[in-house]
Amino acid sequence: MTAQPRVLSGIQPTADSFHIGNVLGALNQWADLQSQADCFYAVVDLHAITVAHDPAVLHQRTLTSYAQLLAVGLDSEKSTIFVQSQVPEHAQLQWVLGCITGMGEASRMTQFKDKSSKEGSGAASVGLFTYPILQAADILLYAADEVPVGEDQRQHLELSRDLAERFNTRFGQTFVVPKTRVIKGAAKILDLQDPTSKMSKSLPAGCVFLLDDPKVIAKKIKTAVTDSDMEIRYDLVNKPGVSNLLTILSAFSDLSVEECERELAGKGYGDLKGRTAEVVLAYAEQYSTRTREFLADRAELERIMLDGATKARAVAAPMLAKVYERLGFVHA
Ligand code: ATP
Ligand code: LTN
Repeated sequence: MTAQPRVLSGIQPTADSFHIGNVLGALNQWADLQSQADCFYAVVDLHAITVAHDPAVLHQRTLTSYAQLLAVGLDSEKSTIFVQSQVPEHAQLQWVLGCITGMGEASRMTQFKDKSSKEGSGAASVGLFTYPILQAADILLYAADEVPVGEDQRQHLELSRDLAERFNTRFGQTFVVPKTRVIKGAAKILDLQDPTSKMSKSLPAGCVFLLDDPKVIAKKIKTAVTDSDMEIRYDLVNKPGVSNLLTILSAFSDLSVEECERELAGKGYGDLKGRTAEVVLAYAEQYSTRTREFLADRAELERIMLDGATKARAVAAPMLAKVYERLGFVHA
């Protein structure tokens, strides 16, 4: 029997709820991978402090994010689901990797350029600058073969690969060089108010948060921007708003986009929005019920988290020890 590939991915606890882009673009695939791989999934709270944050809010969001990972179908018996700050090896390996990263290559990271320009020149933290190096540490600690991420993370993955290869060349074979698994078949969900940009928590008006009040969810879908003709047809270039609704409807109804088009042939945009709202609301209802159930038993939730951190450390600690040895550090 060949060993299963090792998979690792992470999500930041930076919103009160995940949105449908997170679920359709990432979390559903994470759940599916559990049957084919040895999966490690992290709530990356160290990454969440790279921008200004409120400690009480971060605390709550970390718990809620973890509960949502369980609600979406990640199974703590099958996978290792953990909170990054509970595994100190991440910050430790990040220091080491930072010491073999060039200023030039770190400066080329486009996510830093985008996010730091929003903060205003000079205001962005050094932590935001080194964010991709911490991400590389997340990945390399677990000898991950595959890292399922969205297209936007491709450059960070390349950096992780480069750092793994560089370390191996300088200090001897230590890290697995991870493959980027840009999630296959994952839908890119667009903003409901501006269907030319991706749905994102930073643009809340066009973003459907699954733990929101059902009335808010329904209203956002029913006021989605479409176009001025009348035809319900998938055409991402000319009809991004309608196509986005069809993608969402298809994903939550388990019908193909073509079947959705057929079902709605001759109907109006009101029907498309109504049907989409119906399926999203049905999903959101069970999603929020499950999340609330996990949050209600706080002691049990914390036990599952701690268990995840213990399982993660059992892999991360020997890897860090190997790295320290390769670097010439004297054994503690
Ligand atoms: P931000 O607005 O701060 O960039 P976000 O809402 O886009 O955040 P992330 O935390 O960057 O969300 O993403 C978590 C995961 O969800 C990533 O794997 C990302 O690729 C995926 N994801 C986020 N938004 C979408 C989307 N609109 N469509 C598909 N996948 C998405
Ligand atoms: N940067 C990623 C989140 C992230 C991650 C990781 C993804 C942090 N560490 C390790 C994959 C592997 C994001 O913003 N989606």
